[in-house]
Order: sequence, then C-alpha cells, then structure tokens
Amino acid sequence: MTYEAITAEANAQGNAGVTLLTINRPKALNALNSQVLEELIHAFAAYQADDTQLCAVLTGSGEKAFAAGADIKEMSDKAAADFYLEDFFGPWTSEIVKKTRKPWIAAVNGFALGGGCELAMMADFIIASDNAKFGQPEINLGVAPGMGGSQRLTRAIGKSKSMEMCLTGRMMGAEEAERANLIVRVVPQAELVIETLKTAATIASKPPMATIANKEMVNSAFEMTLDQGLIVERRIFQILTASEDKAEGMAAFIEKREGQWKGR
Ligand code: DAK
Repeated sequence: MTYEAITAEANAQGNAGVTLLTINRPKALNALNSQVLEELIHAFAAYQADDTQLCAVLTGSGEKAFAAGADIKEMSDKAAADFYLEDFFGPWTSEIVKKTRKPWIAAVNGFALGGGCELAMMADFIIASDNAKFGQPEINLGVAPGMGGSQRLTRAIGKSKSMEMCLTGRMMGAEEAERANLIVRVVPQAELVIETLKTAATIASKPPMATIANKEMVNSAFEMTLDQGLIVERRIFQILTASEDKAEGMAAFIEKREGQWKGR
C-alpha cells in the first residue's frame, strides 16, 4: 500500500528495529479522516508482521499537532445511520490495539484532542513535548468521546479530572498530564522524536518475546481482577522460562556479556 496521509519508516533515523509512523496532514492539524485511519491500520499491521521491527513510535507532522481529533469536516454531513452502518471508527480498537502485540509509543507533539487524544491513549505509553495539549472537547460539538476517551482517560487520570475534562472540554497541558499520569514524561519539542526513538530503541534491544509478554501482562491489569491477573502473570512467566532467550539472558548475566536474542 502506498501511503499519502501518513509516512512509515522502518529502522527510523538509524534506530535498528524501530518503526516511525507519522500522521501527515499538518495543514488540517493531522485531523483523523478515513484515509489516515485506513493507512494507519495497514501500517500497524505491517509493523506487527515484520519480525525485524520491535517497537514503533507514532507522532504527528509539524510542530502544532499530534492530531486535533477526528476530521470534523468529514463527519459533519454524516447521519446517525451512516455512523451506525459503517461502524464509523469502530474497527480501531480491534485492528490496532488488539492486533498490535508488539509495543508502540505515542510521541505527542502538540494538540491531542478528541480522537487524537484517544489515539494517543491506545499506545502503550505517551511521551509528550512541552507544548502538548490533551483534551476531549467533543462536548463542544454536541457529542461525546467515541473511541475510548471516556474509558481510557478515566482509567489513566481518575474520575474527577476525566469528568471535568469531558464536561468542560478543557485542555490539559503537558506538565499537568505528567502529574496526572497520562504521560510518562515531557521533553522539549525539538527533542521529542529523537528522545522517543531512543526509548523505543531501548525496548527494541530487549528479548522480543519477553517484550510482548510484559505488554500482555500489564494490559491484563485493566481487564481482570487482581487474582485473575496474578494467575496470568505467573503463567506467562512460566512460559517464558521455557524460552531460548531466558536461557541466553541468564547465561549472559552470569558470563558478564550482552545477551543475543532469538525472540523465542
Ligand atoms: N477536523 C478537521 N479540521 C480540523 C480539525 C478537526 N478536528 N482541527 C483543526 N482543523 C483544521 C481547521 O479547520 C483549519 O483548517 P483551515 O480552516 O485552515 O482549512 C486548520 O486545521 C487549522 O486549525 P485552526 O485554524 O482552527 O487552528 P488554531 O490554532 O486556531 O486552533 C485548535 C487549533 C486545535 C484549538 C482548533 O483547530 C480546534 O478546536 N480544532 C478542533 C478540535 C476538536 O474539536 N477535536 C475533536 C473533534 S471530534 C467516533 C469515534 C470518535 C470520534 C467520532 C466518532 N465513533 C466511534 C462514531 C471522534 C471525534 C472527535 O475527535
């Protein structure tokens, strides 16, 4: 597939195993239209399928926005029946979140509003630039979050703050987002992509099967009770102990050398 609304770069900027995906509609503040979504679904599937790529970073082009939301101009003419019958934006959760078992990071470089904030929250974690602004302003358009905003934001920052943001449409700056645990850290705008690629490269250097397993474990914490989650954790740990990378990792530690991973 040839991309027009996004770009995809494997081994980005010399970082082996790291794919950089960039939403490329800077004039529309990287608003998410059907083309962007279709291309992103394809690019995430290609990343997942490529055994040489072990961590991905998603960002927006330009200095102003990660994504200012779903494309309001595209949505404005749609009737309720269109949203329902097309299952508008519906495939996102299953296509990207569930099928991308390998890790990916959102590098939020400006506005992450509505669907843009929801997209960033689908990532395994978020690193943001100092000018980043997060928000769920759908209320100003007479609607509400539709791609997980009310659920993921509430799980990340708690009921009070999430409720206030959804009811008022207020934007949250990067510093506040860090304090509220929505993001892991704030970096200067000019260093955002380089810093995030560096973090991704660290992840890409780890034993790949253990990486997927760690991601699966942490995500289980949101889906089940503590007892169930602890069982999942123990079982996955036990499976990993049978891996070639476990034997290599422990041998490498004892022999004081770097591990050479096979990903199995
Ligand atoms: N859609 C389309 N175009 C957008 C846009 C958007 N969300 N945001 C910005 N743009 C366009 C502007 O129209 C403008 O285009 P031109 O007029 O130059 O052609 C260009 O980007 C620059 O924007 P501004 O001139 O407005 O720039 P400012 O710096 O003055 O303001 C802003 C920046 C981010 C504060 C402002 O642009 C803004 O408020 N944008 C809208 C933010 C917003 O409301 N986002 C939420 C959208 S609703 C669903 C699931 C999910 C969703 C829907 C359904 N289902 C499952 C059914 C998601 C909904 C949303 O995300």
